[in-house]
Amino acid sequence: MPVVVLISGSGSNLQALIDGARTGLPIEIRAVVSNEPDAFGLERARRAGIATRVLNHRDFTSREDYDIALATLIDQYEPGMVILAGFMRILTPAFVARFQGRMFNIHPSLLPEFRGLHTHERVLESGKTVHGASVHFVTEELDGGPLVLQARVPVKPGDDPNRLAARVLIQEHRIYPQVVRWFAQGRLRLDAEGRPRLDGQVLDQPLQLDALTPEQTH
Ligand code: NHR
Ligand code: GAR
Repeated sequence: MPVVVLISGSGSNLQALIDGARTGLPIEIRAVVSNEPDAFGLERARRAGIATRVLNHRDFTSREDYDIALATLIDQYEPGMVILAGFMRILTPAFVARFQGRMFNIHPSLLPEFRGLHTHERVLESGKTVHGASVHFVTEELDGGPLVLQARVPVKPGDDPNRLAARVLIQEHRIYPQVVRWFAQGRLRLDAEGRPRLDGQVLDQPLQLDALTPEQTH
């Protein structure tokens, strides 16, 4: 399946997809698009021989104009899936509508807890001892789209945001390729009621990585 990956930063989730595509994940990364000209993920893409495009939001006067340009750029690659991998710009309803049902995001918390930014800091302040990451379909509602897969990580004594983020990222690199695989295989979809289904079964709750069956892990 052809895909386009949107990034803003380091691109370690992108790297997990690049590595996956080399080892049987059934996707072709047609382009990596960044809103940040200096994102290290662009370098990762170049090293892998993947087309890169920069669309700097600072060059646009409105979010609507930016998102029209972004959608036009993405459409050039005719992707079956649009993958937000550390993309830091909120997307307009018109943009989301265009790619609804085939656009995913990975978020560094156990959604619906801790939507928005600075999740690791906020989890530490909360005193919670369990944290994690979530992959969801993107809808208009920020970090509120249907959840597909989560992984949990412990919060440990002495953690700071960086240490905790590193522990979460290890799990992100496991759950994102798994969800991308399901979608590329045609096993995961949003149904007419907007509910996520895997192998025909409605996911009332997000799946948990450590509770997947051997068939689901294929
Ligand atoms: N857009 C829609 N419509 N729905 C979602 O679920 C989205 C989305 C765009 C991005 C990723 C999300 C995350 O996983 C995401 C999900 C950016 C912000 C934000 O506040 C919030 C959540 C997410 C991404 N961005 C600021 C803005 O004004 C800019 C922050 C910055 O540049 O550092 O766009 O966390
Ligand atoms: C990841 O932790 C991702 O979940 C998070 O940013 C990091 C990107 O890392 N995403 C967001 O916060 C989206 N607003 P990466 O660039 O190394 O993949």
